[in-house]
Parts: sequence; C-alpha cells; structure tokens
Amino acid sequence: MLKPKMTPTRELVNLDGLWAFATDAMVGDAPWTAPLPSGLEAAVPASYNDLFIDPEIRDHVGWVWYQRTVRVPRGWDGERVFVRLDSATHHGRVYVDEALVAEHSGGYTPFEADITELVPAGAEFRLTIGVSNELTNETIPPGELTVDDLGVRRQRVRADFYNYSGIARSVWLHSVPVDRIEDITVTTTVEGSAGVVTYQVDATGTRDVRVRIVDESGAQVGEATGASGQVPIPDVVLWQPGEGSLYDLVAEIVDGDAVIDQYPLPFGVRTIEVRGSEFLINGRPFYFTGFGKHEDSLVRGKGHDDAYLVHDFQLMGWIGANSFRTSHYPYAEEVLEYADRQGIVVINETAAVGLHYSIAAGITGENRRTFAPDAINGKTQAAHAEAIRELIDRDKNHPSVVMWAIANEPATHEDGAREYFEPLIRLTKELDPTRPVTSVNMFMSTPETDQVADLLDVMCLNRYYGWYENTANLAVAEIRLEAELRGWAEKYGRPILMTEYGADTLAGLHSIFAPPWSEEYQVQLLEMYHRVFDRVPEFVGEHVWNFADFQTSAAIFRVDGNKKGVFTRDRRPKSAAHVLRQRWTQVGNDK
Ligand code: BDP
Repeated sequence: MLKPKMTPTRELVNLDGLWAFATDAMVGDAPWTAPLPSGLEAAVPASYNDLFIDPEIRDHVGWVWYQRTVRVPRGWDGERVFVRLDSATHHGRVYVDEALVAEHSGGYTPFEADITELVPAGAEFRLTIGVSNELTNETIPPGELTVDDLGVRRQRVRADFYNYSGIARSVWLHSVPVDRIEDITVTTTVEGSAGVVTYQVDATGTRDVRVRIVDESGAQVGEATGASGQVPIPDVVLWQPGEGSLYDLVAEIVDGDAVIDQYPLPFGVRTIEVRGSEFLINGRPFYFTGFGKHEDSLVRGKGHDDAYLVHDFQLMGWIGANSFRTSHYPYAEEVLEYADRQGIVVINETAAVGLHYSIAAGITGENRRTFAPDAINGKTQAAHAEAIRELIDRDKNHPSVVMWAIANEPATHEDGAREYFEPLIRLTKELDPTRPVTSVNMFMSTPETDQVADLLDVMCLNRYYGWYENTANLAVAEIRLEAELRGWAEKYGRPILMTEYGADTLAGLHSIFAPPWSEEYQVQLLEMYHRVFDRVPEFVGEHVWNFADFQTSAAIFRVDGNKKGVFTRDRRPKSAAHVLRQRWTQVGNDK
C-alpha cells in the first residue's frame, strides 16, 4: 500500500489534531457513531493512555472512540476518496457517519477505506474511529484477557512494554485518480559501476505505464515503459551505511501525452548478502552498532513525533550507532523514510513478541506449552503470516531495511516451534527473496535446544548474562557468554548479532562497588560483553538494549518502566553512553 502523497494527480488532507474521544464505558448504550458524549478531546497522533489523568482511561481494556467532522474538498469530484490510518493499535474500525467502511487488526501497519460512494466532493461527514487494545492468544502480539476479583477486565501483555493504545500515527483523507498506481516494487543489483533497477508497477485500468529515474539533483538518469522491467543507472551512487543517497522512481500512468496518475517513490541502490559468517552491504562486511529501540516518550506514549525522530537520530549519530532494530513492532513509516535519507541501517521487526508462554520480560514464570491449541495456535500463525505480509508490503522499498525479524524471543526450543515457524520463514523469503530473515532468539533456545535456527540467515541473540543470570558476577557471566557464542559459531557458522544485551540502570545511582542498577554496573557489563564480542570472529554486530528507558506494565522488577536505556526516557546520557561512544566512534564500520 503506497503512502499517501501530494503529486500532480493526488491530493491529501492531514486529519491530525484534537478529536472528540470517549471510552466504550462513557458511550454506554448510545451508538458510538452519534456525537460522542464525554466532552473529552484526544490528540492525534498519540497513544491516549497518558494524555488524561484518569487511571480508568489509562488502563482501559476494550474499545475507545475518536470522532471529528471532515469535509471532502470540493475539487475532488471524479476522484476516488480514501480515509487512511497509518495505524490503530491494535484493532481499528472506521465509520463514515453510520456506515462501517474499514476494519483492521494489527496495531502497527496502515489500512484504508474507499469512501467515494458515501460522500460527494464538497460534503461534510462525521468520521468515527473505534480502536480496541484487546489482545488474545490468537493476535499478534499475543496477550490474555482476565477479570480481577472486583470484576474489572484486565489485559495481560506478554511483552515488556506498556500496552499503549489508540491512534499513534497520522490519519489522512486523500484522493487518487480512478485509474491509479496501486503499488510499486523496486529491487536493485549492481553491475560494475552501474546500478540495475528492477521495478514493477501495479496499476488499475489498461492504460500505459512508464517510469523515469531521477537523481537527487532532479536530473533524469533512466527511463522505461511498461508495468515492469529493468532500468540501468550508469555510474550509480550507491546507498551506503552513513550515506543515504537516494533516487526517485517516478511511475506514471499515461494516455498519450496526458499523465493520468503519477507517484514518485524514493529508493536506494544497494545489495545485501549473507556469505558464510559475514553480513555484506554492497559487497563489504558490515558491523552493526546501535540499539534495540522503542517508540516511547512521555505523554505521547507511542505517538509518532518528528521532534523525537530527529533528536533520537542525532543521539545515534553522536554515539556512533549505524543501525537499530524496530523492536518490537513496525515503526511509523516516517522513521524508515528518515533512516533511508540518513543512511541508518534498520532491522525491521513484526509485532510478534511474547510467543513464549513460560517467560515474561526475561523472567521465567508459568510452565505452559507455547505451541498448543489454547496458546499459540493455527489462528495465531495466520495472524502472524498477515503481519509479515503487511510489513513487507509497506516497507519492501526502503534501502535502510536490511533484514526482516519475524519474531522476538519466541519459544523456538519447544516442541511445535518448527511446525509453526517453518512456513512463516518460507513465506517471508517468498515475499522478499532479497533480504535475509531472522527471528530473535532468547536464552532458553541454545545451540543445543533451538529447533529453527538452521532456517535463519543470521543468528540474532538476546542475552542477559550478568543481569537475569549470573547477576552481579560478571566474571562468570563472561565465561558463560563466550562459551555460548562459540557454540553458535561452531554449530551454524553463520553471522552472529547480539540484538539485546544490557542492564537496568537508575540514572544518577553511583557506587564504587558497582552493584546492579548503578551506572558503573551498566558500564562494566557492556565492557565485558564487548571483550567477548571481539574474541568471536563470527560476530557481526552489537545492539544494546535499549536506546532509552521506556514504559512497561507495572511489575516488581520495573521502576517506572524498564531502565536499561543508555539514555533516560527524556534522552539524557547515562555513563554508558560515553563508553559506547568511545567504542563505536572508533570501531564504526571498520571493525
Ligand atoms: C527481553 C525482551 C525485551 C525486554 C528485555 C528486558 O526482548 O523486550 O525489555 O528482555 O527484560 O527478553 O529488559
């Protein structure tokens, strides 16, 4: 699905701002499509949870309703008109006046509704959007609904981040021509000094399609006719880590000289390859430095915010991070577009986090089978497949995206894991044969017990030696960590990436004895990991958990959230930031 864009043939109206807001309890028996009764207004985009000072709204389980009036511009007569949500977490319903026009599950990918037949150009309508945050064993991510002793419904999440809900990304009204470009796929290879662009334009209607390739100065460097084909770019400027060189593929539907639809798609020319234990970008070994991140900030929750986007990338540049993982869900498209332009490398993850029924946030709990009819089952797998399809459909053209992570810390050591994952890994590779595929592994899945690792291109490991295990004993942790990494290297000979390592750290807590939670302990733990990484030749990168402190559900081991950030939640550096900066600005890509 193409991101809505203003082009010579397309227009859009941004619907962000203050919307009337109510929870289903406030609406009661009244139809939610009638004007909402609560008098509350919610900011869009933002998670609604922290906007109000009402715990019942913050921890509400179920549907909430957003509403505003919208006018279709009078000049849009004869066009197709769409309402598009960049996301609704986790289920969305869109109503035009009383009519349900779209329904979608999966809280981090876009969906839209064609409302042309319902509202004429120039007319006004009431747009109501319902959003539910309920998660079950058959959703991605999975969760559980319970009722407490007082009869209050509770949502249990299996992931270690707060279940921020609502409309956290932009909402659009946009127009497209009747005959239109519906999708574009671009893949690239390099032959000598030339780039070769393979494209496919999916268009409605039977008119001719043509494409032009335009460089950053606006000069045309290639062209072709037809809905699919190849275009060489002589003396191509490659997209590289640190250098986000882009081109535009301007796709057009034409009728003689008339342009019926036009859509410019930015793309970069680069190659990705896993060869032996190396991860190659443009044929050169790449060493990942950076973080697992979250979309998380005060008040906004998971609301996308361009100011945080720019500031976070500035901090990543300062510290020498060349990459990050979109842990644990697809991020706003603006983030990937910015990564493309900034030359930041991205591991792009689905929202399949918590497919592990005996663990929560690194701590073992119940002893339940994960792959079972009442837990992660065939319906979960179908939702997971859809999450993979929607992620690849949205993000396949971003040069910054170098690998798909189809899950975080699933129970890949348990019976049933292979049956569950093998079709999903195959699906991912069919949908995108150009990028490596991984699933991020957790500590119970060792080289001896893991059942899917041989199907993956890169071993991505989350390890907490020295934190959840061997707490306060970094000397033993160092031996265990090294033994395990060598076990992975020997058994699989594939590239190994540490996708999570870190320690909760209370900013400002200092101690000469460096106990856990002190800034000294975080520094010493990271330094210990780095010594080990440098001794293992198959190692291709290090992503510290986490870029910044972030909010979680309440738990006795969480102090106002997870404190493993190298930066605080308001983006101030802890001591570890300076240590990482020293290592990463020296090591960088040359390691
Ligand atoms: C890992 C999870 C991550 C958690 C982290 C932690 O992948 O989401 O936040 O542990 O416990 O298990 O800090």
